[in-house]
Amino acid sequence: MATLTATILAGGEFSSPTDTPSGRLDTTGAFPFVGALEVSNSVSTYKGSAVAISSNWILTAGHNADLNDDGLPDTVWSGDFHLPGYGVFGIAETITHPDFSGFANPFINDDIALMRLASPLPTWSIFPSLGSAMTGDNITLVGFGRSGYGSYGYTSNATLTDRRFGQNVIDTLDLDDEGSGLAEVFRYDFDDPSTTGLPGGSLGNGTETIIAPGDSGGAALIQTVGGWKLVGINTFTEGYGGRFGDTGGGVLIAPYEDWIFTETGIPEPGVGCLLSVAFVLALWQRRRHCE
Ligand SMILES: [Ca+2]
Ligand SMILES: [Ca+2]
Ligand SMILES: [Ca+2]
Repeated sequence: MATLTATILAGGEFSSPTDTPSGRLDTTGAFPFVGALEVSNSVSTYKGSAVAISSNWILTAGHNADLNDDGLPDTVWSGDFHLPGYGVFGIAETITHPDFSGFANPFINDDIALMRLASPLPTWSIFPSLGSAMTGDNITLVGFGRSGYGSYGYTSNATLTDRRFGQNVIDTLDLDDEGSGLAEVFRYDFDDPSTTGLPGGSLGNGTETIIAPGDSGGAALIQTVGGWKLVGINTFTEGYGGRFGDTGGGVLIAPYEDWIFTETGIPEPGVGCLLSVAFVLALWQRRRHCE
C-alpha cells in the first residue's frame, strides 16, 4: 500500500563506495529551483517539497494541499515555499488537478498541484524545462525529506534547509486511471548495492536512492544539453520505510502539460516558435542558395 510519507535515502552504511545522508546534500546549489514546502492547517504542520517552474508558479504533489484527502485544496490551509539562498515565499493560490481525488483515494494518479507565489522569485532564477520520460530513463530525484540508510531506514527528519539528491531508473509506468491511454505514474525500486552493475540493479552506493517523507512534491529530473528537464513530481513510496527493496514513484509531467499551460501559460509561447521560425528561415535560405 502506498504511504503518504515519501527523502532522499543514502545507500548501505557499510557498503562501498561510502555513502551518508550528508553526502547527498546539494552543497553547490545544483538544483536552485527545488524548494521546501511548509504547510499547515488548524491541526498540524507538515513539510514537503516543490519545484519552481517560473518566477510565480511552483509544482508540487496535490496531497501537499489536501491534508484531509478529499482531492480539493483544504479551506484552512497556509503554505510557504522555502528556497535556500533566495528566501521564503508565501503561497497565494493552489490549484489541484481536476482529476485528483485525494492521495491513494482510490488511486495515486493525478497527485499534482500548481501553487502561485504571493511575490515573484528573483528574475535571475533558473527553472527546469518540462518534458517526458520513459521506462529505463535515469532520473535524478531532489527533495527536502527525511534521509537515512537503505540498510535500515530513516535516521533524520525532513527540513526546510537540507536539499538532497540521488538517482534511480524508471522501472514501470501506470496508465491514466481515466482511460486516456497516457502513462501518468512512474515507479522505481531501491536496489541494494550488491546488485550494482547487474541488469536492473543499483546505480551504485552513493547514487541509487529512494524518496522519503518530506520529499513529496520534489523533482524527478533528466539532464539534457540545455539544462534540467522536469519529468515527474515525486509523490509516494511503498514498502518498509526507505529500505532496499522498497518502491518509490510519482506522477509524470507529460500528461499534465496541457493543464499546466492552461492554468499558467507555462511554457511561455515564443521561445519554441522563434526557434521554428529561425529553422524555417534557415531552410528557406538554404533552398534559395541551392537554386
Ligand atoms: Ca482537501
Ligand atoms: Ca488520471
Ligand atoms: Ca532501481
